[in-house]
Amino acid sequence: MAEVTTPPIDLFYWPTPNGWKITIMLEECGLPYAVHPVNIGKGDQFKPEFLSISPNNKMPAIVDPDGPGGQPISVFESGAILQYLGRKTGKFYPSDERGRVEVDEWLFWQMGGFGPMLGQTHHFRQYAPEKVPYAIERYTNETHRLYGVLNERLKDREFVCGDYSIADMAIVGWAKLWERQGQDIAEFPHVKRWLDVMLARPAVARGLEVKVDQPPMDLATDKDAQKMLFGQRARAG
Ligand SMILES: N[C@@H](CCC(=O)N[C@@H](CS)C(=O)NCC(=O)O)C(=O)O
Repeated sequence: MAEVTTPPIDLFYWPTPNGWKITIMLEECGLPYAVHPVNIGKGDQFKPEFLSISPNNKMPAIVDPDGPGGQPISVFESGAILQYLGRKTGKFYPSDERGRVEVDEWLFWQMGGFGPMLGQTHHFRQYAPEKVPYAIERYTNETHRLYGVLNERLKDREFVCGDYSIADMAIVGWAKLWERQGQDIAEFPHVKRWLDVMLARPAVARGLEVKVDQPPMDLATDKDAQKMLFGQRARAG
């Protein structure tokens, strides 16, 4: 019998917490994938071919050549990609409605809070050219609040929704940077225990290690990258 080969999923990627969500899921599912670097410090996210699959000019995005009906499909927004891959594989995303609602709640909690807020914390603590005490305090406090919510949730669960799921994958890349966010993980022992378990998973470790064959970008010092990323306004139509 002829061997059925799965065509690789094209992953448009840069090594950041949002990109890692997808490398982790692809590694966990054992799906073949081809990495296409999107150098966000150099403006690759504005190339027309990238915008045609990711109109918000942000990575990650994927193109699955074997989408619904065997036809290609593109997906942008990391949460939507995780849900798509969960539905496609039947893995790490429950199919029963109660289980799925719970995972959706925590996935959206990450997408709407424990991502955007922590991103602002990184920005004002490390990247902003001027130190703005009000902004640093506001976002560091909000980050602290969010770690408190996660800690409480993990008090009596091994993973965020009981069983390991895409919600855990969405959170881990952000949570491993707690120091950079001005947090003390010792204050959140359940998060620390969960983080240790997560980082010890071979697929998580592989996902976090996916590199691009381009020089690393240091947003704290790279003025060109700062200009590319921090002053954006609506693009001319
Ligand atoms: N909500 C988006 C956020 C993705 C995101 O913020 N990507 C950043 C890197 S972490 C990016 O591509 N930035 C490029 C830009 O802002 O021009 C998702 O989760 O996919």
